[in-house]
Amino acid sequence: MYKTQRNTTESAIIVGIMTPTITRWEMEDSLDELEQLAITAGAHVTDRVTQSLTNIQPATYVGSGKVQELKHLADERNADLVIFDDDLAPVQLRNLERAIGCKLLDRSALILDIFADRAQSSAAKTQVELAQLEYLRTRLTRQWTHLSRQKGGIGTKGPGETQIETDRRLIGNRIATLKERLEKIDQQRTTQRKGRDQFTRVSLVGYTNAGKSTLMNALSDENVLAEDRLFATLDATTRRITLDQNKDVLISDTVGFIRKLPHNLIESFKSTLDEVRESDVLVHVVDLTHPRYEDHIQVVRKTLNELGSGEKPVLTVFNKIDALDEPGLIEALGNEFEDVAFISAARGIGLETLKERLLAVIEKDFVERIAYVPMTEAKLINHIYEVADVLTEDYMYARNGDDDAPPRAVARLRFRSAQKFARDLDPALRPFQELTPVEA
Ligand SMILES: Nc1nc2c(ncn2[C@@H]2O[C@H](COP(=O)(O)OP(=O)(O)OP(=O)(O)O)[C@@H](O)[C@H]2O)c(=O)[nH]1
Ligand SMILES: [Mg+2]
Repeated sequence: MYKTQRNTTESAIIVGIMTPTITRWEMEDSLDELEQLAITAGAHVTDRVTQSLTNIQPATYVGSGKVQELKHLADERNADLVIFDDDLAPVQLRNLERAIGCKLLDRSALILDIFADRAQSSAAKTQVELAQLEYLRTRLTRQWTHLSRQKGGIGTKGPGETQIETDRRLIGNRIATLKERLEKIDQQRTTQRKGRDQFTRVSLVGYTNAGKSTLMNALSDENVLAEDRLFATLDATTRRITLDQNKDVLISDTVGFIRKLPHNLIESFKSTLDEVRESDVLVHVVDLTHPRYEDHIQVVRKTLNELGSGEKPVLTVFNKIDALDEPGLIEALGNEFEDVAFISAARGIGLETLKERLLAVIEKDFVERIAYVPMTEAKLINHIYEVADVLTEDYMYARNGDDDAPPRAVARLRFRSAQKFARDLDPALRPFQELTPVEA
């Protein structure tokens, strides 16, 4: 369903709107990114049209003069599509498409199109299709589909290519099927994750193209696709890496974030993003050479909050320092951020420090405890060794409070573990809570 041939010669006009709350600079910056997205989708951008607006026009978003200008320009350039940087209402899309006479996309539709093209695994495909259908469902009209849905090319990948699918009821059914499939995938993943319980889990998060996959490869000596393209990664990959002699963690590379990521997409990618939600610690990778890296940090933080992961411990990793021509920046940021590392993932610079800092962030969350466990509970003792750092183990006799029963041989374990492991151990240790050592 997804694999239509990429047409790399579609020409596009991109449109940015400046409102009283958005500065010219912000708009241009967002347009730069939109242009990159368009290129990623296989288009060639011929023109940038901007307008400053105090009031959005309900029928056509921009004013009628602008619509005429766009029509002339599109005719002159023989443009295949016009892409708006902001999300348009269905009626606006329809009216604009009719007035301008070529295919119209908004930013969300463009991002969805790229995701559809990138999706490889069945989970990613299902998630993208779901997001596309949710997007389509609100925008679907016969007029609109007549004009654009049959030509192929950018914005037409995925569902909606046949007339029959324009029926809302069918789309509703399809959405239900996809949700069921995702639920099954979720269950499988939950089962897979069971075996990972004894590990601390770390997720690489960050803006798209920051270098997450490159870092993943550098840390694990394995090949994850890293590319100078937006959204190279759509699936979560997990590898086991060693931070120091006796500390292995699981590290996951996942989908990158971007400004104005369509809400449907975040919802649909729940299953992939669960990896982030369930991790203990986050490594936030930032491309320090990007002129707007500070904005990127904010976008990532905001997205993490939306995912309910805003409170997790974070190591901020500034990447691409090999290509940085502002050496003072490293010192300034080093002072500003508490948990931070500066690296070049591509050149393998700073990775040892990164591992040390990551270990330090993980250990901040550690608690130290003492437990008395009867020697007969060999399994439990082994389990504690698996999930915790056992600092000392001594043997002695202990009994339950003023119980008359003879004392039992116990191991006194002093151990450190992440809070979550300490919590997980509670039920198993509860029966022995009252054990107190007795004089031999
Ligand atoms: N100069 C330089 N380039 C780097 C470095 N690390 C990564 N890159 C480049 O940055 C681009 C993006 O890298 P990826 O690892 O694919 O980025 P990502 O964060 O996984 O991107 P998405 O999967 O799209 O979210 C690639 O062209 C990398 O070669 C670095 O340390 N220095
Ligand atoms: Mg990647």
